[in-house]
Amino acid sequence: MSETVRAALGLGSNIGDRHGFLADAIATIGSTPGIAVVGVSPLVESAPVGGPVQQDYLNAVVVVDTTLTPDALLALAQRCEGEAGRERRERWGPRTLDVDLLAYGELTTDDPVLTLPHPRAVERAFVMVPWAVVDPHFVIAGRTVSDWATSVDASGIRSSGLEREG
Ligand code: GSY
Repeated sequence: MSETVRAALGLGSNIGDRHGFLADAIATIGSTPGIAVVGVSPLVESAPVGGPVQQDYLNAVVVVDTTLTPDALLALAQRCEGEAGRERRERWGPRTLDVDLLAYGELTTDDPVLTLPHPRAVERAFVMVPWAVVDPHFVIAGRTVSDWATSVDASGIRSSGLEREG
């Protein structure tokens, strides 16, 4: 039997039906064999970090227990992005859906295709604040998610309702 590993996925959207894209991705992740969803964070809204002038993002973190490999989770993330019609035009540019594998247990890798833990996760309030709601005791880069969440500047993070956008 495969080992079960705790992992976290970061979801973001800033074009079109942001709530819908996030909800669809959460449903796809939750219906994937080999994945048990531990928790879905509240949705948060914030101004874009980096990149060109663009609309605000809606973000969420999904925590899972999984028997899938990191590569299989990456493939799942890319499938979710594809289903949302994601086009990769511009680095840091606007997107219908971004799904990042934030951490996979205690695994560390510097593979440029999949660096773990995600190299920028702990600096990002839009990742650490929602993550801390669902899995505060998970340890990343030597500190708990809860600890990281209190060390980032969360002043621009707003909670968001669950209504779908047109
Ligand atoms: O890294 C994910 C895409 N992204 C985001 C995001 O998801 N949320 C916010 N607030 N800013 C962002 N900048 C980029 S790029």
